[in-house]
Amino acid sequence: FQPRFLSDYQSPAFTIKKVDLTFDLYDNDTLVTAIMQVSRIDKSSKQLRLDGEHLTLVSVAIDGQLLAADQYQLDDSSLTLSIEQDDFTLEIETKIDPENNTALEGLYKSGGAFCTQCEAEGFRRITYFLDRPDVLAEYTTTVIADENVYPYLLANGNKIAESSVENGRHSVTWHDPFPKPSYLFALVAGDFDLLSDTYKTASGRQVALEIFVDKGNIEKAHHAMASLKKSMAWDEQTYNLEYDLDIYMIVAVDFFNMGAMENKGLNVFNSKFVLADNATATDTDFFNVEAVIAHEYFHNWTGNRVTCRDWFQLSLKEGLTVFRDQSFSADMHSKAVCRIQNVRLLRRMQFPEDASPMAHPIRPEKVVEMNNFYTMTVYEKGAEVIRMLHRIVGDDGFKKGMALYFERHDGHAVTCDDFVDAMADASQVDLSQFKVWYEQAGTPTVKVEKQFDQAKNELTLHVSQHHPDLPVNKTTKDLLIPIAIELITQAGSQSHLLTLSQAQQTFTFKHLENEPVVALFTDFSAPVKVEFEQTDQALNTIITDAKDEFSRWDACQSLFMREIFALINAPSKAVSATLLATVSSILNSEGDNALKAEMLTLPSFDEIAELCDSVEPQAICRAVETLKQTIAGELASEFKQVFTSNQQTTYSKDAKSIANRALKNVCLNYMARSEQYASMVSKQYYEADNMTDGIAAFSTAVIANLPDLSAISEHFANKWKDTTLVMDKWYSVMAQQQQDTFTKLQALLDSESFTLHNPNRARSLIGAFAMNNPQHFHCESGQGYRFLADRVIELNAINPQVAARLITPLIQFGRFDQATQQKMKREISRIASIDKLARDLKEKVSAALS
Ligand code: BAL
Ligand code: ZN
Repeated sequence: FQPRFLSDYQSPAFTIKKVDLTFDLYDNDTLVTAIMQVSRIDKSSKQLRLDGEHLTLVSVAIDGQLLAADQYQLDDSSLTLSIEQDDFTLEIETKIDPENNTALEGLYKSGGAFCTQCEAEGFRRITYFLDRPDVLAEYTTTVIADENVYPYLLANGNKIAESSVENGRHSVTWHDPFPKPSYLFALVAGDFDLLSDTYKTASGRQVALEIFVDKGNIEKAHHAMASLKKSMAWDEQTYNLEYDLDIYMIVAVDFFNMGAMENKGLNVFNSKFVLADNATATDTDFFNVEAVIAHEYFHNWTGNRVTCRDWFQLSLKEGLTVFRDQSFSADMHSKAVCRIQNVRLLRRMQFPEDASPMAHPIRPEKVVEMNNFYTMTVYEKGAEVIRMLHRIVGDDGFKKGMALYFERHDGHAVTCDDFVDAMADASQVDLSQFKVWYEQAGTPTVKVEKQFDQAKNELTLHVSQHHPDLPVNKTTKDLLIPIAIELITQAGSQSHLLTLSQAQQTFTFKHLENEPVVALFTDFSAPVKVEFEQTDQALNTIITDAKDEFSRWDACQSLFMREIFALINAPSKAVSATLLATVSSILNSEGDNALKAEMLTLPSFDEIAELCDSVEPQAICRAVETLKQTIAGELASEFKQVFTSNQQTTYSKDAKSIANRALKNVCLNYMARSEQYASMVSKQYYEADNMTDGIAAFSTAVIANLPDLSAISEHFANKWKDTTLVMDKWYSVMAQQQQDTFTKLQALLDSESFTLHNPNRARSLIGAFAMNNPQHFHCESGQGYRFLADRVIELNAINPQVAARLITPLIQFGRFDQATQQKMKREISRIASIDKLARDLKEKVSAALS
C-alpha cells in the first residue's frame, strides 16, 4: 500500500467532459454501461489510466471499436489504454455485485434498497473512471430495475425520462447539468414512503423537496423537512446562496458508513440523521438531525459548486462546511451552549487525535487510505481554523471573502490556499502566516504570565506559543493565533482581541481601575491548550462575572480539572470545600438552565487524559468517581430540589423545556449516587413520556449500576425491539455496564439483533464501549483492549472503513503509563499480524507501531 503525497500532485492528463451511465440493477449481477466523452489535456500523454476496483470488466470500446484483451492492461486497481485521439468516446461495461458489497462503498444494498456511497473513492467500484475530484463531468444516468420491488429510481439532477421496459422492469433517466466530480455521483433504487414539500427561493424559483424513508416512517421525516427549509433560508440570508436545481432529494438508509453524503441533488443519509419523533428521539437527536441536514445542504455551495482539487484539500469543503453548520446551529439555538459543545468535542476527540500516531495537519501531506482522513482534525479543527479566519477578518470581511471565493472559483476544483487568498484579497489582510495552520499538526500550547503594576494600574501579559514535537511535522513554525480576552475589574469588563504572531510577545493594558481578573481565549478563540496560573478565586470571579458565557463554563471546567488532578495525586484527600461551594452556587443561581447543565457536567475521561502525561487510566477513573460521589453526597438535597423544580408536566420541544430537561437529567445523574434519591432514577424511567428522559434514566441506571437496572433494560429492549435506531441506543447504553462487563458484552454480541454488518449497530456497541466505558476498556487485565481488537479483526473482513474508525481509542496510547501502553500495543501488534489486513487498518497500525 503506497502512500500518496500532496507534493506529487499533477493535474490530470485526460479529462471526462460527459458521462452517460446505465445501470441494469440486479442484486448480484448489475451491469453498468458507461459512455464517456474523453479529451486529452496533456498532448504528450499517450496512456490513459482509469481507476477501478472490485469490478468485472465486460467490454471496452473506443469510438465504437471493441478492444481485444491485448489492447489494454488490467490489474486490481486500474485499466490502462493506449490512446491516439485527442477527443474520443470511451464505452466501458462492467459487472458488479451490490449484495455482497459489505464495505458499503460504491453501489450496495441497504436493507431492500440499492444505494451508493462514492466519496472519497467509491466510484471506482462502479466503473473504470478518472476517479479524482478535479475531473468534472456532466452526468446523465439511466436506472433500470424491477418496477414492483423498486418503484423509485433516483439519481442526481432532474428527471428527464421514464418508461416501462420488458420483464416488469422500468427505466428512469436523470440529467445533472452541473459538472461534478465522481465522488458526488449517487443512485438509489427502492420502495419508500415519500414526504414532499416545496421551497420558494429568494429569487422566486420553486424547488421540490423530497425525503424518502422506509415504509411506515413518514411521520419521523417532518423534523428533517423543517430543518431543510430553515437551512435553505439561512444560506440565502447569511451568504446570499440559493439552491440551484429544481429538486432536492434526501434518502434515509440504515446501512451507511458516514453520517450523510452531499451528492448533488440527491443526498443519501444515515437514517440516524433523518428520522426523529417525540417518542424515539432525544433532544440531542433533534439537534443533530437539524445540524446534519444543514451541513449536507450547505455543501451544495461549499463542496459541490466549488470542490476540492485533490483529497489533501478535504478541509477546504469540510472545515468550511462544519463552520457553516455550527454558525447555523448557534443562530437557531443557544450560542454559548453550541460553542461549549463544539469545544467539548474538540478537546475530547480532536486533541487526542492531534497527539496520536495518526496526527496530521488539517491539510494532510501524506495519505495511504483517504477514508482514514475524514477526521476530527480535518472537520472540527478545520472548522476552528475557519472560525479564526472569521474572527481575524471580521463578519463583513468574511462574507466579502466568501463572495469573492465563489466569483473566482464557481464550477472549479480548488485548494485551501485559494480559499484563504480570497479571504485575504477581499479584506486586504495579510494571511500568509495564517496558512501555517494548514500545514502543521499538533495542538499548540499558549503560556501566559501576568504582571500587574499597582502604581500605574497597568497590566502586562507575557504570552508565548509552544508546539509539540511530532514526527509528522518536519519543522515547526509560529502560528498566527487570535486571543480574545476579557479583563474583569470592579468597573465592569472590557474585551480585547490580541494577535500572537511571534514565539513570545508582550501585551500591555493601561488605565485599569484595579487589578483585573483575566479570562483568556473567550469564546475559545483558538484551538490551543492554555497554561496560565489562576487562583480559585479568579476562576470563581470568571464564573460569576464574565460576560462571555463560554469562559464561565471553561473556568468551571478548570476548577473541576484542578480537583481531579489533585485526587489523582492524592486519592484520599478531601474534596475542596471551595469547589463544593461553587457547584452549590451554580445549582442555585438564576440564569440559563442549559448553560448550568453544561457547567455542572464533569470533564470526560478523554479530556482529562489529554492533559496527563504518563498516567494510569484507572487513576483517572477513580479520581472522577470520588469527585462525583462527593459532590453527589454533599449536595444531595440541592440536586433533588433543582431536579424537582425542573420537572415538566407536559412534553414540549421549546428551548426552555429542553434546557430544563438537560439540567434535571444532570441532577438525576448525581442523585443516582446518593442512597436516598437513587430510586428517582427508575421512577423517571417508567414515567417518562419522551426519549430524552427515558434514556437519561436508563443510562444513569447503567452507569451507577442500580438494582433496577436489569428490569429497566429488559423493559426498554422489549418496548423498542422493532425500532432499529432506538435499539442502537440500547446497545450504546448497555456497553457502559459496570459489573460483569465482559460477560454481558459477549451476550450482547450474541444477541439476535446484533450484527457487525450494520455500521450503526457496530458503533453502538463496540464504539460506545471503547469511548464511553473507560473503567473497563482500560481495565488492568487488558481484556478491554482485547475485546476491541477482536472486533476490529472481524470487521477487517467485512467493512474496513468502520474497522479503522473503531480502532482509534486503541492507538491513542501515548498519554498513558508504560505498562498500559504495552498492553495496548500488544493488541495493535496482534491486529497488524493478521492475513489480508485492509489498507485502512494497515495505515493506522503501521503508524502506531512505528
Ligand atoms: N462528505 C462526506 C460527508 C460529509 O462530510 O458531509
Ligand atoms: Zn461534510
